Amino acid sequence: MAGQTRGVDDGFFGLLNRRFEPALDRPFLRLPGAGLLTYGDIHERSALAAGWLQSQGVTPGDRVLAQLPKSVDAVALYLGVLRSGAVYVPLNPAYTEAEVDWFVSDAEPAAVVRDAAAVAAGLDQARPRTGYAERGGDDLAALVYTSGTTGRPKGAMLTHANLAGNALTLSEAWAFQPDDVLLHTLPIFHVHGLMVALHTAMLSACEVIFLERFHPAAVLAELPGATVLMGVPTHYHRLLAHGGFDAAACDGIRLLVSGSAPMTAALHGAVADSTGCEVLERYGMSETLMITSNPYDGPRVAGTVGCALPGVEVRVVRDGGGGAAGRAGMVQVRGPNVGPGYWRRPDATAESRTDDGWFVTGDIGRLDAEGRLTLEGRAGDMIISGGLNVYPAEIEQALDAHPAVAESAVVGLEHPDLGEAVAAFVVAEHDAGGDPGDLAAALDNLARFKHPKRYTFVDELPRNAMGKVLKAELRTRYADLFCD
Ligand code: MLC
Repeated sequence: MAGQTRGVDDGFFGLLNRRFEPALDRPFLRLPGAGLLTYGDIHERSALAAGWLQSQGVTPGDRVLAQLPKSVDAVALYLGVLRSGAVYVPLNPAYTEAEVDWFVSDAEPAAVVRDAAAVAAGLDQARPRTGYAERGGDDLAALVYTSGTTGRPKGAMLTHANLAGNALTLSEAWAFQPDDVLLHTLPIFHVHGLMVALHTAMLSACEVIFLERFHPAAVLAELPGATVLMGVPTHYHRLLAHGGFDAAACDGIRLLVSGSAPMTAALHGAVADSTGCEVLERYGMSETLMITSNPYDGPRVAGTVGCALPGVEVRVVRDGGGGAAGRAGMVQVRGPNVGPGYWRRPDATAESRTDDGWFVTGDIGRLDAEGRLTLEGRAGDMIISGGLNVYPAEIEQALDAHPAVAESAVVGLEHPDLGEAVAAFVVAEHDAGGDPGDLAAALDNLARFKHPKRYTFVDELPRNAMGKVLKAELRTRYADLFCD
């Protein structure tokens, strides 16, 4: 499609600029009880943000690291970064100083923006409006940090072509229209809330009800005015648990999307029973943006993540290579959605690619005869808790450094609300027993969402003949830890 090519040719902001121009009077961000900003308002504010960044010495290609609460100014800053040709590095506000220090040392940003009041003050100063820095499709637009099975977090690089192509694909696949109203309840420091939800809405210049946090009561209060809701499975679980998430509340809804964590068939069925709406589950990653989606028109099959999006190729490869129709193997992906690799980590980039250029997701899945993908697990230890990725290695390293801990193993266990929750199994030093409160203090440098929800003291960890801890055995033995 012609728009797709143009969107890629002059950068993602170039594409947005063309979409915004005829829509300047249209409502964009509605803040319930606190006003409405039009596309024109945000366009103006992003120009101010670009001017502010330039006044701080930011030039095209520089990184701008932002650790900010969800707000209109954070959206304006993001657009200002794109507009000035810089590279956006969003960080979860839950990250600790120690974690942020690492991101700063790795990304080497020209500007670090962590003070919401300073952003507001910066944007309130009148500055000459600038145009926008033209960027090519291959230029970097964002670094999204993801942790790894070992070692430090890596910055997944995303180009303007990645952002533009994926946003255009999603807005078409999910039939976004200017008269849609997206109920936006996700954080905007991740791919889901920023690049799936907000990008798709902005491309059709539709209205967005912008909630700063996910509170079931607030979401339900706004639902009747919305046509689309996107969330993680925990959001849907909480809406059902709250009560009132029913057909009447969803009267205006044409699309419920779920992603970032697997939605169980049971939760999918419960939402359908309560609301009459079949959730559309899709699958993606920070490194690849969106890969597959259940159909907008056509059966949405519970427990599957649908078929490859247009232009994206998915294959499943078993150990030793070779396609594996109908059989489980490693999910690999190729297409214009796949980013160029990890920031300044050629080793990790090479490790994540096959010799013939496919990105290895780390997810295990199977494809059916229609090309529909079902995910069955992950190759590594990664835990997805409430839609946030948590890596056991960094928690184990911190616990093991505690003098009362001989050794530890951290696994994800089924949790009714979070999908999976972090559980720590600890062998105490010197039969001293243990104090979970004391152990939690050992994790002070890690964001709270990574902290184990339960510590279990054990005499020893299960191991195989080679001495490797058998995490699968812990997962089986303690499967009901959070479900009793
Ligand atoms: C918060 N807490 C969590 C948590 N979120 N613990 C485990 N897992 C989580 N996901 C903890 C906090 O540390 C705090 O602990 C306590 O819960 C209360 O914090 P809160 O901020 O009030 O939590 P709450 O508002 O209830 O948040 C829960 C949530 C939120 C599920 C609404 O985590 C959320 O919105 N998740 C979505 C994440 C997301 O957008 N993922 C997209 C990734 S992109 P304490 O101990 O201090 O009390 C991606 C690619 C793709 O994956 O395909 O989409």
